[in-house]
Amino acid sequence: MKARGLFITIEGIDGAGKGTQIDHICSYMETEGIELILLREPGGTSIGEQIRGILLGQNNAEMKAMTELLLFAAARAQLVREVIEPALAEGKWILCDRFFDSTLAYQAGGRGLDRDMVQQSILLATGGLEPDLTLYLDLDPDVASERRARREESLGNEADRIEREDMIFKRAVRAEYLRLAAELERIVTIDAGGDPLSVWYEIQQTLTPLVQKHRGGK
Ligand code: T5A
Repeated sequence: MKARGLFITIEGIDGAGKGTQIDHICSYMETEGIELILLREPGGTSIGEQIRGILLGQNNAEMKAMTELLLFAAARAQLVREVIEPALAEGKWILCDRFFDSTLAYQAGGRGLDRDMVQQSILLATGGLEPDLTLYLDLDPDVASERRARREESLGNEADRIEREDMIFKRAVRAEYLRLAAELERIVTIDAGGDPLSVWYEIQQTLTPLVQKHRGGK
């Protein structure tokens, strides 16, 4: 029987630099000869991508917090069963751009939904699956907003429904991430305030022992 794969997630407030670091992680894994499945939440399946369109659509401003919670859970339930569990059982490595820590940070922290209820929705969606490692990119929301504004200016893309939330929301999201990171050993906090290469250097320090262990186990 094949050894179970590894499930890595990356988290942070909007504009923390996840996308930038995901590119580095993918190149690194390729160089190391590790096949990595890259997924995102919400999304990662045909059904999940359709739900993503509803969740992030700028025209859905009337969406209630409970609707939002259940749609994130629905997309996740599909992703876990259709892709993540089968891939891990085959020994594959997965990198997922956001997972259930986002729900705790945004829907419990940001929206103020009851944490126990949010946890229940997560358990229903995941069946108890948890990441082996979570890279949390910590960044001041003001700095993240500046970065995103610069990107929007240069690329001309507009903020999605959740990115349009105010700074109070964003600070509450970050506070919840910090609370989770202080509580859970699987979460490694990365200072995302430096330049992209110094942030990558910090992430690489965390990934290298895992890659070496994987090699040793082969
Ligand atoms: N959500 C999601 C919930 O509310 N609940 C949930 O359960 C889940 C799963 C998804 C949205 O859904 C919410 C959270 C989100 O609001 P998303 O697809 O994850 O959205 O998108 P964002 O997090 O908004 O991703 P962004 O692309 O906006 O941000 P990234 O990927 O964190 O940042 P990135 O790499 O694109 O960088 C942003 C800009 O900064 C520059 C980049 O070049 C880019 O221009 N940059 C840096 N500049 C200076 N120094 C650095 N170190 C930099 N790193 C990047």
